[in-house]
Amino acid sequence: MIELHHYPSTASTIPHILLEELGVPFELRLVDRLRESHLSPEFLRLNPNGEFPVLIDGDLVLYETAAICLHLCDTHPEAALAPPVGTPGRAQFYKWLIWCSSTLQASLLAWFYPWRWVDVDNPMGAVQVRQNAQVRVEKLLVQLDSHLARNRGPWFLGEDYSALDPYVLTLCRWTRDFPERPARTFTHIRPYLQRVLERPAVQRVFRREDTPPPYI
Ligand SMILES: N[C@@H](CCC(=O)N[C@@H](CS)C(=O)NCC(=O)O)C(=O)O
Repeated sequence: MIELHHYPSTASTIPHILLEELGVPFELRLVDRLRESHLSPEFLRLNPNGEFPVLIDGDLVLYETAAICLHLCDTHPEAALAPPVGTPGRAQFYKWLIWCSSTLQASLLAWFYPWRWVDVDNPMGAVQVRQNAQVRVEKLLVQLDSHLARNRGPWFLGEDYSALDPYVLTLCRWTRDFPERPARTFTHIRPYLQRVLERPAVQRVFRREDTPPPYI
């Protein structure tokens, strides 16, 4: 059976939602972040970066959220959580998935963990990293908002729900405590997020992860 090593309200929520969408049996394995279990030798054998999610599917041990999403799409083609291979839609799907992972998510991590980018004795440097990360994330949210304004929806790629939808929801959710312009304040992002939030699979995951409101 598939195992997902996770911690609530983190990047692991994305494959958790996808597994619920697929309706396949899976087991959740909580990585006890508060006890730093993600830095234990056992966990580092699964992911040497000490990060979750990690998906175990038979003999396959997979980390990196975007790779896990692609693997779940590929192994469950009947669920059509990605456009068909070789089509322009699939190319756009790849572009946005990688944009989410390497651009928006990476910038958000600089906001959440600014001290990783400065010396330990440089707290003002951390403040600056966070401020700059926020400016960058805001520009990226403008891009997301324009994309959603252009496409007719209801989902990120148009008519068909895809693995991008839980990805975008989760990353937008991480901006909820921004002092200025969190994702929910953008004209086109807000109603889109509300639609994704209403998916039964998303609701089930939020219940199982004990996610407190506000969700966005
Ligand atoms: N590039 C990785 C990043 C994963 C990541 O940063 N996970 C965070 C949670 S969102 C984590 O494990 N942090 C470990 C910590 O708390 O030190 C991915 O997309 O899977």
